[in-house]
Amino acid sequence: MGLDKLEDLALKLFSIDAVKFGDFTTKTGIKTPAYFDLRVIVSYPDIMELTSNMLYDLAVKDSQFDHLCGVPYTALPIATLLSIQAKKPMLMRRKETKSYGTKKSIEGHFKKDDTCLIIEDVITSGSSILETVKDLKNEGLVTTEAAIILDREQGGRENLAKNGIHVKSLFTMRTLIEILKKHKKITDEIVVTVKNYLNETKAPVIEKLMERVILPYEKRIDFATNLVARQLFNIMATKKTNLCLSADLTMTTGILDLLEKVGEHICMVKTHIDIIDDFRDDFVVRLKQLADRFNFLILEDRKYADIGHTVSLQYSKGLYKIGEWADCVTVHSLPGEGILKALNGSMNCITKGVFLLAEMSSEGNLITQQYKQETVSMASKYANIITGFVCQNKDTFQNPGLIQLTPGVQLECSKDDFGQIYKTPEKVVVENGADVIVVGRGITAAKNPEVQAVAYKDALWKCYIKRISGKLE
Ligand code: S5P
Repeated sequence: MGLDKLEDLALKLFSIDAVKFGDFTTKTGIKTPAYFDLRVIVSYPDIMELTSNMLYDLAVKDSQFDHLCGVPYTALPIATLLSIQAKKPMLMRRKETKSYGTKKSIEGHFKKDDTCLIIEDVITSGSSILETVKDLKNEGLVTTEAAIILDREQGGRENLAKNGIHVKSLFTMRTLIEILKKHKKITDEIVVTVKNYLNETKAPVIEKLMERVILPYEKRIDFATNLVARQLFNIMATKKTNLCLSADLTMTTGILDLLEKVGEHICMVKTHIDIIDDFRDDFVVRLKQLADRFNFLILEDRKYADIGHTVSLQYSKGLYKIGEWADCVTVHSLPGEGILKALNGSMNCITKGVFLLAEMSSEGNLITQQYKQETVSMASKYANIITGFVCQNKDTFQNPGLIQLTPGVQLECSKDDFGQIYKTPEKVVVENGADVIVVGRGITAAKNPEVQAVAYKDALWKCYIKRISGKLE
């Protein structure tokens, strides 16, 4: 049986001593039973080629980004090969800023808000990648993904996730030692030593340089790769409201009258266009006028869940022509990434934002932890159209450029007759990390919806201020 590519690469790296096992002491004086020195691969063009081809398949060919940037120095030649293979421009980060000339830390041509894929050899704590990301950010570049050869599994992946960087690695330390064990390159004893070492030795947790839940909305604008997310952060910061009204009424006058009253207190209105009894085209014209007048966005809560082709038709055609008036839409990840691919292709006009459902508020829903994680990782490939996630918990995602939209909120904890679970503003904003909070019947069913909208707006904003002041946990 032929070796698969990953095994082939592992054995080659072992044969050139890029991967060693024994008693080693790192630069910082820490003892380690495994040592990696991938710098040597520059002497082996076939291994360089194999490594870059595999990284290309893993993390480059289906990703959307404007530039590649290798972390100096080991990853630079690999980044160069990938840049040529992907036909994407490369950026180079200087480790030492020049003391003469332009003092630029990033070399190459780029525009503000361009996106960048990071290439690195090994991560332990993730700090080298974070240094590069910081420099890129200072130049106005946005980074959400890193492609690496080996994850030492000592906390780097988690440190990077906290800072909004999703890591894709060819090997983890565990997969690597399993391959080497299988091919009898290392003994069972080494495997046990390395596994014990991994369980006991974690790299330091890196302070959350850019933790989502404590950054104010205005500071998150620059992290956002989606235009609608930027607009929404901006609106929230200027209007001082994170309230999204779910206008689940069935007559157009009811919705428009309500928005006349509460428009100034909300950052977004959420519609279910298909529950309206008297829909006419002029409804959306008037809706848009109100949105412009009061400066709020329109989210059509269509919860698309079909194959990409059908969804692109549902989005752009039919009675409602949602694509013509909604700023953003809700989408299920259930059908797989074709749904995002389709929406990406038909979203070049007015609507540009997607809130992907990663969790639901209803009792007994079938979403699992794995479904949630895969939803979040699916989104990272479509950073330009993803505004954020519909979810309930702050650890669902870390990227400060994305927005957590949380429904199931009322001033008191309760339930409706069909399993909807309501939590309080304090719970969803302070504890659970909600950025935009969806309130429907809490306002629409109130005797005086306007007074109630103000009550929600004030309560939710107070909780947000409490959260960003760092009084968490
Ligand atoms: O998990 C979810 C996702 C959504 S978008 N739970 C929800 O309740 N929603 C929507 O939020 C739901 O379709 C409804 O429009 C709104 C909540 O309304 P409320 O009246 O229960 O506040």
